[in-house]
Amino acid sequence: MHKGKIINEKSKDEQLEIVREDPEREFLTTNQGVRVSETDISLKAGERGPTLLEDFHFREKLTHFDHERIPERIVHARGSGAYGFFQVYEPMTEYTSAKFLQDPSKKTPVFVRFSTVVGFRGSADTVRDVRGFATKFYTEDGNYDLVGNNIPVFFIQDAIKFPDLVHSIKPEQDNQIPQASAAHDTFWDFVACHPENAHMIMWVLSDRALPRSYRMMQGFGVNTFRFVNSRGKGRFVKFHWKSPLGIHSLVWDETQKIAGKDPDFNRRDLWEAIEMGDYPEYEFGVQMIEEEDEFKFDFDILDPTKVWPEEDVPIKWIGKMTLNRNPDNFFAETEQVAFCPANVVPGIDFSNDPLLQGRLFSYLDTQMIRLGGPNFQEIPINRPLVPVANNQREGYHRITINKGKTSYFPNTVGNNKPRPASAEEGGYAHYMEKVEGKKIRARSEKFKDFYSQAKLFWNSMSKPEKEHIIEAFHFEIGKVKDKNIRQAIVDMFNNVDGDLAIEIAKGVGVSAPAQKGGSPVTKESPNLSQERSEHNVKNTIKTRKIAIILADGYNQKELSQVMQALGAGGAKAEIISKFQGMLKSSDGGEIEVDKNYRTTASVLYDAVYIPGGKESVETLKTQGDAIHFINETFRHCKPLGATGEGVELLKAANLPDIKLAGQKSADKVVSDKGVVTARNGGNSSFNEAFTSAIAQHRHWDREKKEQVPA
Ligand code: HDD
Repeated sequence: MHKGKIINEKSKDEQLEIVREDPEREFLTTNQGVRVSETDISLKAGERGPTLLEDFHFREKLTHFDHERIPERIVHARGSGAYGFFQVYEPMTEYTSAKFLQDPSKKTPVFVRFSTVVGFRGSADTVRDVRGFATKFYTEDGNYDLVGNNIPVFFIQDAIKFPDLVHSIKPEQDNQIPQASAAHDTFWDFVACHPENAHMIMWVLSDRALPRSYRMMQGFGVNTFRFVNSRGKGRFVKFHWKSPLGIHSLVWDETQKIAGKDPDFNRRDLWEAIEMGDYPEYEFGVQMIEEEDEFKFDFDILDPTKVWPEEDVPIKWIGKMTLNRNPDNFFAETEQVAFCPANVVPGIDFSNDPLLQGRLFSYLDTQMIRLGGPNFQEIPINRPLVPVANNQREGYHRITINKGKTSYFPNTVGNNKPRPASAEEGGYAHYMEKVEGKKIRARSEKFKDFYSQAKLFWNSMSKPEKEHIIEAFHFEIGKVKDKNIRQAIVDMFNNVDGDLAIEIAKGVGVSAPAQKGGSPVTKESPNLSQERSEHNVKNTIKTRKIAIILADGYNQKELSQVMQALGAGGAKAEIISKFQGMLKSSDGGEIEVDKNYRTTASVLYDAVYIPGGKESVETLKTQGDAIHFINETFRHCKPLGATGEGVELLKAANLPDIKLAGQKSADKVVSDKGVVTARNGGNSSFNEAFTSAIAQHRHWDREKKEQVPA
């Protein structure tokens, strides 16, 4: 059913065109194509009589509806997808024979699905969790899936533990509580029983688990794979993604509020960015280790709970992915897409990482039940762009109409076709790795070092990041009812860092460790920190959302100058007021309100600006919602800007320890810990100071922020 060898960005679209619905369609029909004359009233024996079985339209409509839900993914149930393309920067011939990594002029189509791990399909986006980052490359060698996360390590070292891990973190068995949260007894019991979790837990309790946007996070292949070149030479590799928008997070209080105000926060953000033409981009990188260097490191390179520190193994950035199209239908595309780490193409191979080895089995197996049988690859989103030919036949929902008599190989009846391809003809040849040893259930010695990299991570955090991790422990462990588990966690993390363990104990009502412990590691690896990472970006306001709070009588000139500066930097401003409708400026201008206090909240924005205008500001001063907007923004360490009389509103909000522009030196711009004010508003020096405060994303140096209600 696949004709020709089609590889270009358009071709996936063309392939999907076969099944895409005609938007111009006029008539309702049954699934047999019969036009329907009535869809609201069932066929009955008389006006008040029983419904008749022969109403085939009624029965078909209801039967289909009854079967609309398919099982959700056992993990990563909630996700959002997008199409795009990938381009390599330069031929990677030296390292891999993968064709999509050779020609910089070629665009390989991709479909990406971002997800949370723990929550059910209808759960909120902003929970504390790992984010899935799965990419399907529709390459000319067949489909290649890179099924990664936004955190570079994993909880466990061996796939055989995955069911235990997932059972422990999902809602508890008796009452199915809590939804989309690790903060409960069974999960922390699991952690305390498995010290190999220590490193991953540090990441999960860090800001990494609260991404501001799918467009502002890193991605990692996590497992160790292999690149193999055309001469058969292999190298160990780890895969990376990074975004030109940097790595940015929400704060915990915000995430919880957003879960109620806009549970679709990350999904909406991705969708809207693509609709507005702000196409998310990610650079693709590889870390490579020569085969002969396999044992040169103080960690085992096959251990998925370990990173390869960039100081030891730098990342080579080799290409870029752009996401430029939203799916037409969530179910058909995002829900039915099926990823599998075993989907590789010639030039990419596996390592013996025991987590990866188990993953190679699990994904295909899970699709069989989730997508109802062995033919899920024929669903348009899953089909490769290159022809498929084999002797697999029948099964539920078979779509291909196979021709001819044979379904076996070798054969003489069908001219021995299809036949295996040699390596020269593009046949996949597994890397010839020498393997010898006893059959044994064991792991290598270095796998048992659970704490060194957890300590490396802790050492690498900035001060605010450390504080956030401690607060996260207080929340997560504080929710654990069993005191023994709480104590066990404190004792476990005493193996990472003694001071950390003391801080955890302080908040959760158990004893500090009897003896202060800790790993002896003193090294840091700044790129593990998102604040300190060279992969972070703090020089752009592109796609940030700014709330502008107004009432009638606002200063039109100030507003338009600031809006212009924000727009020029690529930020998106929204006008917020008590009511939707039109507002009048002091000089008779007009502007339309985008959101009212009921339909939005400060937590949905990256910064807030208050323009001057005496009447507007006097009104805002009487509105608790306006003051709350400012307080919450301040508490969450986000930039605040005010010009003219707008500064008076900040004064009324009682921001502690913050210098505001005074009446006397009207031209002066005062910028203090991300609060930017000017009495003569809207000029270029205010705009510059305000936009650079927004580019910083958060201003953690607000020491007394806890005094402000939020
Ligand atoms: Fe997994 C889904 C990522 C370990 C078994 N996994 C799934 C998805 C992502 C990951 C992003 C969602 C794909 C999508 O959007 O449809 N998983 C990872 C990473 C891991 C990892 C980065 C560690 C390196 N996973 C892992 C193990 C197992 C699984 C050890 C089992 C042995 N994962 C699954 C699964 C899922 C899945 C049950 C659920 C739905 C699906 O596969 O298609 O098979």
